Amino acid sequence: MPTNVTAEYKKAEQAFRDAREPLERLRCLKEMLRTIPKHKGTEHLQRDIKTRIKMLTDELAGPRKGGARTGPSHSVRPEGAAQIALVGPPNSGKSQLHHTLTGARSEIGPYPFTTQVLLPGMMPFEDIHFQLVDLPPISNDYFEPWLVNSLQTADAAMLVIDITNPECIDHIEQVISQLDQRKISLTDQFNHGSEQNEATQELEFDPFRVTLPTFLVANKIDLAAGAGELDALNELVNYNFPSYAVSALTGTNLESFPKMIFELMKVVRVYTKIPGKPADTDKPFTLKSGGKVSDVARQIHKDFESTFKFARIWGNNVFAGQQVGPDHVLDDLDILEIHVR
Ligand SMILES: Nc1nc2c(ncn2[C@@H]2O[C@H](COP(=O)(O)OP(=O)(O)OP(=O)(O)O)[C@@H](O)[C@H]2O)c(=O)[nH]1
Ligand SMILES: [Mg+2]
Repeated sequence: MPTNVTAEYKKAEQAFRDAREPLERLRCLKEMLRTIPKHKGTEHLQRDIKTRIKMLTDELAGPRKGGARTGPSHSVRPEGAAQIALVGPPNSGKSQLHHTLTGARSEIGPYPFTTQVLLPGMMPFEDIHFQLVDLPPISNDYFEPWLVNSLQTADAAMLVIDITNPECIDHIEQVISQLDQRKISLTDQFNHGSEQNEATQELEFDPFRVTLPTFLVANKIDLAAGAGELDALNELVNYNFPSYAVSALTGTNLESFPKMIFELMKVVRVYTKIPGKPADTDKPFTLKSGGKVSDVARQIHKDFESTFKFARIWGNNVFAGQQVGPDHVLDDLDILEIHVR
């Protein structure tokens, strides 16, 4: 990012990075274009912003009759505690894994390139869900251009490989490199802490680069010769992805899978209550680790700043009914009572 951009532009850029809804993202992009200083140093970025505006406008317009773009949508509205995209080489078992974990009916085939559309599904864990998105395969000679759009809203990626395929290490490299060329980085860092995010923000020069914490899923373990195969593979890969050997077909090692994801994603569940009433234990709000009282308040009421008075909180790390302000950081299973004006 050029250093001489205005505070106004930086604010628009931050809003874009925080936005999840396509319409909101489009609005933010237009604001970025409006506020970016128009000179030689920003020409490249201006062009990038315009391309993104075009991409998103087309996406939002939906299928067009007689036009090139027909068929299903290529982005999916995030739901649940986190959106996790399934990426990987052809035929590795992404759709089978998606089906086993979510019950959704993706087409599964004994040949490559079975999946050609995006399919969301919900994977339950205790009282919350994770949204898993099944996607077409990625390789050096095959990449659906719209996949880039689909990955913009993801919180993490699951890189699914076939452990019995002798070329699986090469497949991992291909997926990582193909995505990287399109400004999507797979990382082994799962730090959601705000300090960490601010640190990377300073270093990151490209507002359009998406960084996805990634799980490596070594699939088809039912066919693998020995248990050591994943260790051998990890020795050879330049990353330190949290890795799991599973069988999407037989379910081996999948019982603990949702819990593992919950822990790595550091999801915080917060239950709300109305003064004088018991807590609503049906459906928690979910936040990322480091989430504050204000993040819940905002989910309840968009303009909470003008109505928020204080909150009371019950949980493991507070006194029962302790009074807290909007910046109080919440813990998993906290119960929150928001008092408004
Ligand atoms: N033995 C065994 N076979 C599996 C497993 N998972 C998937 N398969 C088989 O592998 C083949 C490919 O599975 P899919 O789920 O369609 O693979 P995919 O990665 O979605 O493939 P594309 O959509 O082409 O990218 C199918 O024949 C599945 O039945 C597994 O854990 N064990
Ligand atoms: Mg598939």
